[in-house]
Amino acid sequence: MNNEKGLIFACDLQDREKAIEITKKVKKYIDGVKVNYPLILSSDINIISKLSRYAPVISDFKIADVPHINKIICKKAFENGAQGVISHSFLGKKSLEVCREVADSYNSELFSVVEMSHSGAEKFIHPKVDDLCELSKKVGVDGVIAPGNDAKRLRKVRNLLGKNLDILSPGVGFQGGEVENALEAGANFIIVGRKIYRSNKPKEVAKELKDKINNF
Ligand code: OMP
Repeated sequence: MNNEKGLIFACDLQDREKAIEITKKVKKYIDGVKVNYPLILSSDINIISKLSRYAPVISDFKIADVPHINKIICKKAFENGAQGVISHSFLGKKSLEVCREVADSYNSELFSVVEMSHSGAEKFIHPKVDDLCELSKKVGVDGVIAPGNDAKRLRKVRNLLGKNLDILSPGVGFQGGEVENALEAGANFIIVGRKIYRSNKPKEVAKELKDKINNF
């Protein structure tokens, strides 16, 4: 990421044209656009290069497979113009390392999931956060994903990571989180989807979020 903090638009729409239209509308206020399965499966992989005209695209495949498959997934994302990918980290060192290698070969970024924003993370993710952060640091990710709607867990991730890595935090808006609380707890990029794309005034909502981030 080029900035120290910022707003990432989670473009989870299932309508390609609408996704492009809203991304265009909010481009002035966003530092990145995150593309996930809902949009890619409803359109095609070229949506990455299309949206990258308006903002750097983070391809959120939440990669979680054996190393040689992870390698192909990363390549597909970067070949199509992504500037970053999101991988899970619980698959272990080798699986995350290949993502790092491919990202490096495209001069691009790698983010790993070390915590999640939904209650289902309680059993399998929360107890492993120390290990997932340690592995992510060892592999040399550019940043991690941690919940913007759970200040306690977010703060813990920030403490485990230290100051230098980016934390990209979803969970603000429809999942109950607030920009200021997330930034206060250690996030530097805020990921927001529905609050923007379900609004009748996406541009205004994005501006308001961006102003809050800038004024923090
Ligand atoms: P909204 O709740 O609509 O703002 O969307 C949240 C976005 O963040 C979606 O694209 C999710 O895939 C993503 N996300 C989470 O909601 N929780 C997580 O723990 C991790 C992610 C993510 O990896 O981006």
